[in-house]
Amino acid sequence: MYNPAIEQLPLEELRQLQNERLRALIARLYQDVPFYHQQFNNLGLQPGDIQSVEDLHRLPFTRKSDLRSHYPYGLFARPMEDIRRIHASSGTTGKATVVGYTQNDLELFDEVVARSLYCAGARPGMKLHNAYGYGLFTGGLGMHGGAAHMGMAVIPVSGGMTERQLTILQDFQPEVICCTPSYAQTLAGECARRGIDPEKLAIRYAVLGAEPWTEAIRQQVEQGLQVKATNIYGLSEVIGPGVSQEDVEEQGSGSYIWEDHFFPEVVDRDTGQPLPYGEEGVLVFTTLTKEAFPLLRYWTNDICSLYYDPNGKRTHIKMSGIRGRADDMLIIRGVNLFHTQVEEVIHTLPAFSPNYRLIVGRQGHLDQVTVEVETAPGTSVAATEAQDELAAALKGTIGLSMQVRLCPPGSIPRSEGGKLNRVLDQR
Ligand code: ADP
Ligand code: K
Repeated sequence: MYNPAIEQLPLEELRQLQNERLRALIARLYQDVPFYHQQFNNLGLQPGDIQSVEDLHRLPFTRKSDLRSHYPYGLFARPMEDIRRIHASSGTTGKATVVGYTQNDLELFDEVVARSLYCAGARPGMKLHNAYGYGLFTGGLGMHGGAAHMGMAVIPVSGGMTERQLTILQDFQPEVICCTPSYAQTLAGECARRGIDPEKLAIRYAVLGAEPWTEAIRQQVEQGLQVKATNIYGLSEVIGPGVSQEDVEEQGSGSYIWEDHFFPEVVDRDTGQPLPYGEEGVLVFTTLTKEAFPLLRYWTNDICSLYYDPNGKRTHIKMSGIRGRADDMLIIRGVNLFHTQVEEVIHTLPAFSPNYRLIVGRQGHLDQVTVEVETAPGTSVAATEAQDELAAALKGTIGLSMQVRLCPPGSIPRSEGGKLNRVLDQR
């Protein structure tokens, strides 16, 4: 464990630490951020009214729209002379979200990424092949800083240029790679296509995040690269990658949230009411320690559930894999659908590989989903039989009739370095 004192802090002490940090945060926000000061006034609340994380539900959520309406620096809690770095989210919908870091924030970022990498199997002395994009996106520099902080040698490859990635994997012999799961699929596929034997690569651990993924992709990447693959989650508003991480020895049981710094809640997406552990809803974060860009109850829009794992080796809470962003949920003839649900069904049928996409269109006035999916290399199932099998499994599991179109291996668009859009909405 990278920081056992904190990662195994008894829950009662962890709660105490969170409460102390929350009180200090509330005092800072009240004093330094007019937006929050105003919110407290509007609610008739004094900073002293919020004493513990149990009081958080009395406060409103901070939403992406609040960040946009204070673009670019309006929610910063520190003057520009204290800021050492500025990042921004891609802003695929509307204006980018701008975030800032003080020196302490950057050190905190290093700490949580170092914890995460260690949790994924990385150790000081190993080399990290960092295929996250460098730039305004927090992935590249975020992973870089944490890896160096832990004592790894960082190879700052950045995303894209697959040819060069393969050369570096073979010649530089990194033990750890981080990238998006869809790009790991691309790299695994290219190794197979070019006859690169993954056994001859030093690579042992893949730390995958920045987009939703499921066991189907884990299996493909683990086999294709001969690695152990774990999930890393984060978002720039909260800090970047390293908000949570799955332990390599506890695969499939969720990712630890470093809750001494990021206090999570899961709330009902319609009512905003906090949900009990285990129930799926919108993930919300309060940043307990960040200085430059602290947020109260930030509505991530990511759908997951929370729980404490009695079998886990750390005391911190775990989150399930993200099903998707609430605004990426498709509503098809009244049924809610995330593409990860289709991915999970594909996983149960060996005839398919998780290279797929959903095409959403309209037939008359009815929405119609077509699942384009590649057959697994080497399968000899008859096309119509495989198609019918998948359609029946989708209908049985999700409750929706979808068309299935089989595609030859290699024909569905791959990630060329970053996040992959698996849904083509033609409506
Ligand atoms: P951008 O908004 O430009 O994509 P961010 O890096 O801030 O930039 O994106 C954060 C979002 O990426 C999260 O809110 C979530 O939707 C998604 N994400 C990040 N990590 C994961 C993960 N491990 N699993 C699923 N989704 C993830
Ligand atoms: K290997």
